[in-house]
Amino acid sequence: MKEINGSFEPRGMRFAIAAARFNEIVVAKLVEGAVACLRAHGVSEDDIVLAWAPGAFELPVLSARLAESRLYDAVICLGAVIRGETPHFDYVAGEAARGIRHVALSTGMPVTFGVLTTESMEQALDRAGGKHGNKGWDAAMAAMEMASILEQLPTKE
Ligand code: INI
Repeated sequence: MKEINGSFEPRGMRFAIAAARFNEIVVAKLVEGAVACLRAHGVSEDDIVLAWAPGAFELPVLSARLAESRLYDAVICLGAVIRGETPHFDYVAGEAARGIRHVALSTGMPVTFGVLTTESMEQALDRAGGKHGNKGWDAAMAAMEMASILEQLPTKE
């Protein structure tokens, strides 16, 4: 039996971060976490691109463009949708999740979901470098792991 696992040694790989500026105080911390994670695993600054969208609703089209360019090994989507301040929370959060999933499936590129969906700003900050870790870091870990797995999977000639 051959078992394939992702590794976390992404030297030479390139990563794009698609970040949503809405709730920027939170998302800036997610970006910090994602970049710190990539740098801690040996990715050079020159191999990271950060592109900002106005809000999480726009992340699908931004991540689609980044993925379709084929310039990156993975795209990391970061955002914060907070119910307490968002009457249309379900639409923004749902469409961001559905859209990002669609980009991943339609491009075959790892596109990871680091979009917080929380009830309050406090819960969001807890997950952006607070007491519940940093989901930006986690989304970068998932991106490295998936890029590594896809690189190892054989294809039939
Ligand atoms: N976008 C977010 O990323 N988070 C939010 O909490 C949010 N709220 O509160 O509405 C939000 N809205 C903006 C949305 O993503 C779009 O940018 C906007 O609707 C324009 O298309």
